[in-house]
Amino acid sequence: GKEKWPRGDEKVWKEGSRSVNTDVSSVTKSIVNHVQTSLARQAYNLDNLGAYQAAALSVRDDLILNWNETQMHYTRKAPKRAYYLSLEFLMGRTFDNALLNLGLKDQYREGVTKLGFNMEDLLEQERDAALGNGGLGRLAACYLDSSASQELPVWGYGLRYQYGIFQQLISPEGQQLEQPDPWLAGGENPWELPRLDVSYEVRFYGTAERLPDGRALWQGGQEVLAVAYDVMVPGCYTKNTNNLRLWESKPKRGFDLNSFNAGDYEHAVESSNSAAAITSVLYPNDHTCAQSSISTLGKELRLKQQYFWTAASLADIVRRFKNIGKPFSEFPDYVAIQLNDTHPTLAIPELMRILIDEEEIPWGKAWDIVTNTVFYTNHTVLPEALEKWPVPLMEHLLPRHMQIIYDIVSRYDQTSAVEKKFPGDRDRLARMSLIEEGFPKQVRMAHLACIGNRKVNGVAELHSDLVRTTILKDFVEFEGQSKFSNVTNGITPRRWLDQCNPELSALISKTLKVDKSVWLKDLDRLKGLLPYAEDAEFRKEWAAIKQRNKERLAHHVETTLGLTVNTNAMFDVQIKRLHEYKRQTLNILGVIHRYLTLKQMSAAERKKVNPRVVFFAGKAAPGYYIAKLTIRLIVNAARIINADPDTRNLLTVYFLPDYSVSLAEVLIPSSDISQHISTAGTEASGTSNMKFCLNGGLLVGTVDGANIEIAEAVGENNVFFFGHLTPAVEDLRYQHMYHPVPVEEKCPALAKVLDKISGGMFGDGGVYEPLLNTIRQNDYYLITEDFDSYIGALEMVDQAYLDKEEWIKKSIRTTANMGKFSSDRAILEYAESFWSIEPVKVT
Ligand code: HBZ
Repeated sequence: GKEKWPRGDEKVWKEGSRSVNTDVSSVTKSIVNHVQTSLARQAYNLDNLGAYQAAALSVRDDLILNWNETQMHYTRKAPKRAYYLSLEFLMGRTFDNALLNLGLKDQYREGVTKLGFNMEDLLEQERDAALGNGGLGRLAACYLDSSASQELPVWGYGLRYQYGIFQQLISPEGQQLEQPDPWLAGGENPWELPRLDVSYEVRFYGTAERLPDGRALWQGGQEVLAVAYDVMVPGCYTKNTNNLRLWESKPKRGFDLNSFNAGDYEHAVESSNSAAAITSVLYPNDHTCAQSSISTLGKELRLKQQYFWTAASLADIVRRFKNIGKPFSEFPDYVAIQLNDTHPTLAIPELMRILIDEEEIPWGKAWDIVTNTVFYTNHTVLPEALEKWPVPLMEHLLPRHMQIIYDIVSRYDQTSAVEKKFPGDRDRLARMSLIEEGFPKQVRMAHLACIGNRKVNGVAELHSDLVRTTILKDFVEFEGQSKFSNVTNGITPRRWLDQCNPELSALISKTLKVDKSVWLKDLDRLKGLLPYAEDAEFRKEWAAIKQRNKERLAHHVETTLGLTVNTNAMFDVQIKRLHEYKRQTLNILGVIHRYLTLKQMSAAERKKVNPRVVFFAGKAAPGYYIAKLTIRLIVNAARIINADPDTRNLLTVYFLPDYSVSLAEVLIPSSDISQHISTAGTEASGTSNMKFCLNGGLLVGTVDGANIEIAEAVGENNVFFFGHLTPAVEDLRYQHMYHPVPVEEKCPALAKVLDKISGGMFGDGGVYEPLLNTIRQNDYYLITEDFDSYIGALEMVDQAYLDKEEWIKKSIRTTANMGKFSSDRAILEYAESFWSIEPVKVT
């Protein structure tokens, strides 16, 4: 029914309200207005940065209108909502994406030009929001884009770090140096709405006293405030604009006035500093549990981050649920909570605490509610990456939660059900326990996440199988298969095709004869490109676009690093976090092998060789010594190889510093091949593999993660696979441990490369010994096992590239078959099979 106008004269309100700018003149008016008022500047003294800020503020106004309507609409309709809890959201830049999604790209381009600026220059002014490490954080960002685009009522919850992932510098010796990323220092962030009125108190430490009625009283300790900042997430060609709520920590009471008055200034601000510290910085460790790589204090702060964020998010979710006025038994009918990895696992005991201690719900009912509300996505099976928290630390920081965890233990894996199903199987009980024995005892977060929820999923078929058969095997045997499933990752085609490769996007629209507003939201339509692989004219256009994208990258390298790139070469790209399991080492060793081979050739032989440029980019965790050494080897190999006049036209290598979302947007469209070469069974999915293939780059990779599904989709003849398969890996590792064979015997070609490095070809060989020894000694990541077939695969690439027309056909067929990998497909799988939520269109 029609609602009553809340206050004042409805007509005056309606006349005063504005709508989204849709034509060029309202766009320019709004920009000029922001220049004059928000920025207090004029045309005379406006630079690119100021023009960007004014244009961004203008777009912000548009976003706010849609955001307001969306939130009001969701509140009115009160549908079931899903909440995506992620400690990382790697959003990158927003301006261009917002314009695309609002359908205002052309209007703003024209308006900005009329005001005397160049749109490309303005876009370059924006700093990346880099609140994430890598794939996991970027996946969260793609899922937000898809949720909004599919009009699903989904909110993200995360932390508003003052400092994002560190900035990477490379010293002349090839050392990675880290610098802070003060991404908010430039003043106001136009893409967020501070919600200083939305705040919650979060407690740490103190004591928890059990009461006779099953509740507990948690008191004392430290209390800090969580304050909300809302980031607007526009859907593509829809009014729906979802919300990403990021929490910032603040002291509850400014500072200690008593100490201040007594002249003890340091003590006076101490507690306020410790509150602010919670959200000050993103932890830069991917794949090494905080436990092993950081100090005790660092560990405590990381756990504080996790609790602070889950507690604030749950308080907010519970408050919103209570506003609907339904009983808690219906909580799972209105709320689904997705845990992005184990980082938010404390949501399970925290929701139990709220239900039991605050809402006075009995244990069994509370447990039913929790386990019907929460869902858990696993992103790794690497043992060293599974989170564990020391029991003493938990007891100290979160005494009530530790009680609840012990209660879960006694109800779940100790006394009753497991024992009944597998009587006398003590090993199994020990394996499954939430608490790992040792000094100290530790809480296994993956086990807690696994039992306290409704569904567990991996992120690609192979990975989900490995979750079921390795790390959570005992739980599958106990709880049954149906709780464990797969949702293969996806990527948003808005950013990873239309925005990063506008020419290709335009060619696709022209060829398919459909507007991009259609195919960008229904990516299977790319299949319509298949027949055009046979069309010589189309292939010419396709190849010309790839060429221009190479030139765009070359221009970028020239202007940022002062280096000239050979754009007639094949572009070969590996960009991802540095890690032994991802095997950048294999790549650089292969490059050196290629270099040695070229050096031995006669001039005549060299003439037949196809030139190649190899790009690397990626950050190493600051404490990861071997990964940093790999960077050093790449940089120094590049220095020597690029300077060699014999080979310079045929092989060059670049390590591009400070990898970011924005750099990826330039690199990905330019690739002829990209490398995804993890030891089989170690890369859960990979998502950049999808981005390259969507842009017509061919994949060189191992039979791992989503590579397998990409090959299934695009055809195995369009990818270059090599290396041992997952089932062989365990046996091979065993052999390396107990029956080692020297590299010289196992793989002579590799042994030669290692000798050259040791011998000082790329500077002091001794520096690299620790890295080389990981290969010579137990070779956990099986470089010696895969090297020959890797070189073989690269030779196949060279062979295939000789037939240019056939190569372009492969490229076209690859793009055409990538529809499955849209994050729209992935998010709809979560929405339908897990969360049971439906689209709520804002009209
Ligand atoms: O998640 C990655 C996987 O390695 C990759 O295979 C997958 O495609 C992607 C999305 O599912 N995992 C990460 O990126 N992990 C992290 O960045 C990370 C961050 C903090 C941690 C642990 C891992 O404490």
